[in-house]
Amino acid sequence: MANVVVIGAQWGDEGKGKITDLLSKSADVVVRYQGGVNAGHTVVVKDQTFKLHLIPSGILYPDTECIIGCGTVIDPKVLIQELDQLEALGITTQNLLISETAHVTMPYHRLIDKAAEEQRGNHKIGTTGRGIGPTYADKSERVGVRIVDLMNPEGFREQLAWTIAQKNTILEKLYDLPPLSADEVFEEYMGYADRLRPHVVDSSLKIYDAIRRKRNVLFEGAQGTLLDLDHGTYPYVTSSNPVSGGACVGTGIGPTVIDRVIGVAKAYTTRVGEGPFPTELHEEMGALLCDRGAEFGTTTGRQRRCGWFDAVIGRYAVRINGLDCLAITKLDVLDEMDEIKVCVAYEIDGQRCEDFPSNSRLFAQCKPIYETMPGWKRSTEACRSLDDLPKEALDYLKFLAELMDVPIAIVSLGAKRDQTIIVE
Ligand code: 2SA
Ligand code: MG
Repeated sequence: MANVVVIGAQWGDEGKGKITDLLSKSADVVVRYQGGVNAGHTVVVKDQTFKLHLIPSGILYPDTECIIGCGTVIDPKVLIQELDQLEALGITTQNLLISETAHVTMPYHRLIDKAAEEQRGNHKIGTTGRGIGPTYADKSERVGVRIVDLMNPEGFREQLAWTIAQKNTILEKLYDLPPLSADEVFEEYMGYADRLRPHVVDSSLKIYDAIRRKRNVLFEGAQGTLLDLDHGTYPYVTSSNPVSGGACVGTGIGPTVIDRVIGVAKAYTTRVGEGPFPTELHEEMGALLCDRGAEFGTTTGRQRRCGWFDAVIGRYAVRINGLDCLAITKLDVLDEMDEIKVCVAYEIDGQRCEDFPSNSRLFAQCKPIYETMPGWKRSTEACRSLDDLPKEALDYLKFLAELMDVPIAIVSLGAKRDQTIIVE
């Protein structure tokens, strides 16, 4: 197993939660390295469904150490709710460690995120409204609050007096919102600090120690490649780096310790939020995918936009993340289709284009060039090996692997742990 990074190869919601959960069985440490409570990772164990936003999926294994790395942004209120929920279900959470240098989502971040979206009108990004962008903006502006700041009440009170005064000007002047009380925010966050204190550590050191002791570390990406701040479909992206490279910066380890990078992609494509989506399907076919795939946001409940598999994006994900292999999820969702289309290239201004354009203006003009494959019209939910799959399904997978020039190592055919084919 060694040290593995798992990333989303599309726009998020590829089923990383399930794949991370599978791999967590052989991991000693599972680490989140970016994003915050915008993420929604669904894991189904027996008949229980767990929806995790911040805590790594590895928490469901009692002996696995779980770390929320420095590149994440932490909304302590939601984190504590998540801890409470897991504990109520009898799951131990003492194995959870939190980086002291992770940034903290504050009440003004959530307010500003929502108000800014409203002001953008037709140009809105379609954020989750969880304060993610404003938290990372403060980090870049060097005015953020970090977990370590919450651990020092006197310093925090001073920092907050200044920060809240500044944010209140923004809230009132820019967004016509009532001011926040520094005292109230202080009290609220001190309550969170007490609860989180036993979990707070120097996480880079913890991970380094684990690596030196030859423990297996799994780096769990959130969101997806095309939502990456630098490499995604800017400005319709999130404010962190979900790509595999983010695992180094977001945890404080060097690239030489990573042995393997696994990308997760759905057998079709979805996107939640605004922004261009070349293979998007409207009307009947889009509705069918959405319905069969239960495509609703784990965090916000928003309906996800659905479309055919886009191999141009797949090739891009292979390149940007250095993928060793892919896990293809939700193949069963295509079971009823008469035929299945795959976008093999784009057309831009009458020209065929094989590569994802880094220019977002060009990307918005891309028209998909499709190849059509026959459907298999049979349930695949009970398949447990490649030999069990209908020939057409196998051909579909082979075609995808060929188009992206990457082996497919895992095929998922449903949310349950055993609805999985591990390709030997
Ligand atoms: P934000 O809130 O600033 O990160 O939003 C910016 C864009 O990033 C997208 N985004 C996501 N896309 C897919 N899944 C995400 N997690 C949740 C889920 C989303 C949900 O698992 O379903 O419940 O709505 C996620 N998080 C952020 C977002 O849609 C914007 O396009
Ligand atoms: Mg999700």
